[in-house]
Amino acid sequence: MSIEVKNMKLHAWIAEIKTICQPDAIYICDGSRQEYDSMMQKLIDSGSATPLKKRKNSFLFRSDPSDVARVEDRTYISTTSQDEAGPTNNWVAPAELKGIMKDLYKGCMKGRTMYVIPFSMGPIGSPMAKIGIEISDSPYVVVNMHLMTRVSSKVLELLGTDGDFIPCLHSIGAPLEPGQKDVQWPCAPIEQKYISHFPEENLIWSYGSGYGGNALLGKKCLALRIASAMAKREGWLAEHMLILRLTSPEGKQYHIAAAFPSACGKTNLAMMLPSLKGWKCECIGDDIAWLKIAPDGRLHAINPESGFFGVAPGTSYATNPMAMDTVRENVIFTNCALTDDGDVWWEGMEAELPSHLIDWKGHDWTPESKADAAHANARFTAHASQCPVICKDWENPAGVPIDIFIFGGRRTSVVPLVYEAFSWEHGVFLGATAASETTAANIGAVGNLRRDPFAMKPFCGYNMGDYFQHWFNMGEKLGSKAPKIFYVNWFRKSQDGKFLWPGFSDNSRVLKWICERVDGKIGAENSAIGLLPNEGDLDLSGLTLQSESIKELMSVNVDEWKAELPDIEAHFATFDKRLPAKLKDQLEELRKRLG
Ligand code: SAT
Ligand code: MN
Repeated sequence: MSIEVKNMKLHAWIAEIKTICQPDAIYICDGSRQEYDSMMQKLIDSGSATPLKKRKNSFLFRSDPSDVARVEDRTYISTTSQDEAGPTNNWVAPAELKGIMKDLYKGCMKGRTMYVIPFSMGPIGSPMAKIGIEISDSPYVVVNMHLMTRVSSKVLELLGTDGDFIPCLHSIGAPLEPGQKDVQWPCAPIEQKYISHFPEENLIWSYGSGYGGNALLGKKCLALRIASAMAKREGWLAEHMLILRLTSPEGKQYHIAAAFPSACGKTNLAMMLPSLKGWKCECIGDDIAWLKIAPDGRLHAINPESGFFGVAPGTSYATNPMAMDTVRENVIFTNCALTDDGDVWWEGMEAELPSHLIDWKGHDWTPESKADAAHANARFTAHASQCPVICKDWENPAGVPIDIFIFGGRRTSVVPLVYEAFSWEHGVFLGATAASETTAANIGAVGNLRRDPFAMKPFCGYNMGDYFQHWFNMGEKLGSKAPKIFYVNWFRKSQDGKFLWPGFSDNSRVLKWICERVDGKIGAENSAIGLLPNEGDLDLSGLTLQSESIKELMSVNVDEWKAELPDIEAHFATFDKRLPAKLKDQLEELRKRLG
């Protein structure tokens, strides 16, 4: 062991896991640059990482074709009673799940090194931060954790002898027999994959996958599933939200937290370059927000992560120039295509198709090839400090005061571009009924409509009925200092299947309207579903949009909305007795307004 472990609980845990998993060696990570470099060198030597000639200190990884996204079907919230996990989570009783997993963990690190990764979610030592220790047998996980979280020996110092931490156990589930040659991306078959959470004891056990949120346990597992359960107990919020600061031409700052499902453009919005003159957007986070009521009575948010694990396909200088500049150097790419001159490529990166590539599976690719060159859930991992529009307050331990919440999803029909909730209660209803078409961020069918309340369906670590009630309770505590709530949909299409709204930098037009509403500068039109922009209030200057397109984009079709009611009812019915009465009231009010 390179570093001495003084913490009693950690010492015992390492010894226990060593006995079960039987690694060849143990390495305690210190988070240093030298550690990153030597780990990456090992990954190059073993053939897992390809250094990119065209991007300084950047590397390409190709995963096993079976291990390309989060596995929601194999993700568990294991509480004593199933009712605590609720209808949105897979559940197996803790003793049974631990039994199954202990069998899998037995000897699972043979032939490999067990890495002990001390990390902080949130600035080290900040009152809002949480300490985790990930034990993993994947060096790919170590280098990604270096960028996504604060890995440091300082975390161990902070723990002292008896400080507490969240244990996060991870194995790719691919032991090596003596002399057995390793593969490029070792992992276990799908039926052996388990992403398990024990929120009653703040514990995470992950087995069989090396990809993204399945393996980088600080992210969805700790910062959302475990943290949401802690937040419920302790009276704060852990949300699947980007955080941004918008500054108006007059210099007024607005802080926005917005929840959209995975792969629905959170990173694009968080780093947007507004098309409206004089407006400025700065990024604080692109995926997760932890929000607490500060002594000033307002909700303050921090980004617990320190990097971006963004979807590569579709990212370009046209759609997200700041992300493109963020990934110029010091980046880990996963499942992108490789160009002949040693750079990465993905669908939507540029208009021109290269004549030849190596695709994400390692095969030759030409424009005639039928399959995509990059996987639809190909990712980049980059440190947040590399983003040109990172906000100077992104690591402020006190967080930023949130003025505005935005919910949304991917809906090709029915839902207008933007509307405002009538009240906090109505806003919670909008969050609770949010729906989106599924994306490649989860293994499974793409494009199916599903209710994804608060974009938290895959990430809420307890009964979601109680989660809704928690939101009502927070609203009561915040009173008049509660952020205003809005709902947006960038993805509405015309009858002939074309996107009606240009999106990206032009989303600043929607944000401007939202800010003007918050300031009480403009009125709004009452509709059955919420408050809509009055004609002429949405700043469309310089846009060449047909007036019919705008009408279609903003239209609220009462019949289409009535047709949503049975689905909302069925969705609510799944929560049974845990559904807050206030949500039933909101549904009845919507029904009345629709007439
Ligand atoms: O794989 S992750 O869970 O980290 C990414 C996502 O689904 O948002
Ligand atoms: Mn996400």
